[in-house]
Amino acid sequence: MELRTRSKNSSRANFYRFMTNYSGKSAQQGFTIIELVAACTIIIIVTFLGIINFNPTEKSKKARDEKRISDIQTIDRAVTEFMLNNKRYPDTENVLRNSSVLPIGSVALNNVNKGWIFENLTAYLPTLPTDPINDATYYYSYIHNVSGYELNAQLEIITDEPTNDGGNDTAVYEVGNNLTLISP
Ligand SMILES: [Ca+2]
Ligand SMILES: [Ca+2]
Repeated sequence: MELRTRSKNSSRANFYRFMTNYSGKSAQQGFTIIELVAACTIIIIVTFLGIINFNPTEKSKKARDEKRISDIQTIDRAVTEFMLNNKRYPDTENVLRNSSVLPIGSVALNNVNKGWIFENLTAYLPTLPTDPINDATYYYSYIHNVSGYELNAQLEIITDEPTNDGGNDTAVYEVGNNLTLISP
């Protein structure tokens, strides 16, 4: 009985000691806690920025988009040079080509001698570029009529070029001399 009372008293004493210590230190440690919060905030911000800059998924999307822009410009030069030499644009007039669809008579999409653009472009290109993903969503397209042509690419992350290319579809990157041939 006496032991139990003593133990109870001792727990109470410990509790009071704890409270005194806690309240005594809390004011003293206030600045440290603010510093800790500031440090945590900085760490979170730095980590977040790190994720944006070094996120491999975002980096891959950007790299694919840069390749798409470069590919479309390469094809654009080839189409223009072909026109200058042959007085017509490559491939059949008013037929929309898609880099993920093989035209009848072509053996491979990226074949420079009749690939997804059904024309022999060996004098202008080492290989016929196709989209880095090249599926039903991401593909290049090309069409021409007697006086003009348009080339398109669907980009994943870059928005500047698709918005500022002067075309009629802000969702795709459009290149050519008649950007109304392919419409959204
Ligand atoms: Ca556009
Ligand atoms: Ca267009």
